[in-house]
Amino acid sequence: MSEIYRASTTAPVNIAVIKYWGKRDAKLNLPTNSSLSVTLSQNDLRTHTTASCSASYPAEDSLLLNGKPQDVSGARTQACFRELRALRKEVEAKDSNAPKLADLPLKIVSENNFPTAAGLASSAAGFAALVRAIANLYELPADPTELSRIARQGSGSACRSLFGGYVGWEQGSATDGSDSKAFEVAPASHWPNMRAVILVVSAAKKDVSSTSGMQTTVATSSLFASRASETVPRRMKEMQDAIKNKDFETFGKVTMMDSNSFHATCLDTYPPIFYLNDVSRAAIKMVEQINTAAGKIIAAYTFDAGPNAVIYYLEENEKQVAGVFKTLLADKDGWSGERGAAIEGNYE
Ligand code: 2P0
Repeated sequence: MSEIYRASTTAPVNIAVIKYWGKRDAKLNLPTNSSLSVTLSQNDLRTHTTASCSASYPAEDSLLLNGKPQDVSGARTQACFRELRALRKEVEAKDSNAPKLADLPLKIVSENNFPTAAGLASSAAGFAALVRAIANLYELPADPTELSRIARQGSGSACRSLFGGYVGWEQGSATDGSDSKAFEVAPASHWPNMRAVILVVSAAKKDVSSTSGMQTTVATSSLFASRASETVPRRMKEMQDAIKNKDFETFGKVTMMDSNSFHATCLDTYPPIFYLNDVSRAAIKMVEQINTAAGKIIAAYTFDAGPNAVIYYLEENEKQVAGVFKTLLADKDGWSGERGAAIEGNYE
């Protein structure tokens, strides 16, 4: 019986506060602007992945997600497998005692600890965990920045899930993508009282996939060019300063404005892309009311390619922010029963 080599890891979900939207190279997932995200705690929302390889496995690579077989023949998964195998071959070329793993079939088993249908970006945690699990299996140097370059080819936002805490993705300018990778802005421990509540407005699959949506935006939106070339570069700097200074008011304002800018760009796409719905807009109004009552920004919303809201706040404002949303969840149609749920996130 042939030996089975195995390694496991987890990767967290990340939620962008400066959004990635637009590719300059669709094959390599090279973006038209840099982005920045906050990584949810591993205890809350994460993917756990085990990678194994063995001469005793069937010849084809395989991937099981939450118990269901997935197609691994797509260009994105293949790019990750190919890059990781090439790095393993370098290890084997240098060390004649290293077992020859690169040519063995891979078996990947992944589990999300959150419902995949919850409308949350699961591809980010999924590809980040897949890449790190195989890197561990192959005993590759575990530099998260280098692994992020590979995970990016699986799904752009996945590169940001190789780090915890506050993470940037530098857009880079090289045509081969060598400088388009993630970097740590600050570890989670830097701002340990940061919290998030996620309002699951709809668990439905999104109408327009991010990949095709962003390509249509690049091709048709007139707002897009100024967002990519002026607005986001300015906000990347403001956001990094806000995080370094633990300045929640600036963090919150820039987060909300960048979400609004991204969704304005979606509306400016032709045909238009609508990700927000009436419940999303009610959540925005509620955050505005909370901030007005507090006399300052203590809550900040952000929305990805779907109607679900992520609301950031500091632990000391738990009652005034998450408390209000939880009460609403209990009484309001839009946020109750099957259509609504709140998932709290911690960052420690
Ligand atoms: C983000 N989103 O920065 C933005 C905000 C959605 C809105 O990254 O085509 O799944 O796999 O590179 O990463 C969603 O896009 O797209 C996304 P691909 P991805 O989080």
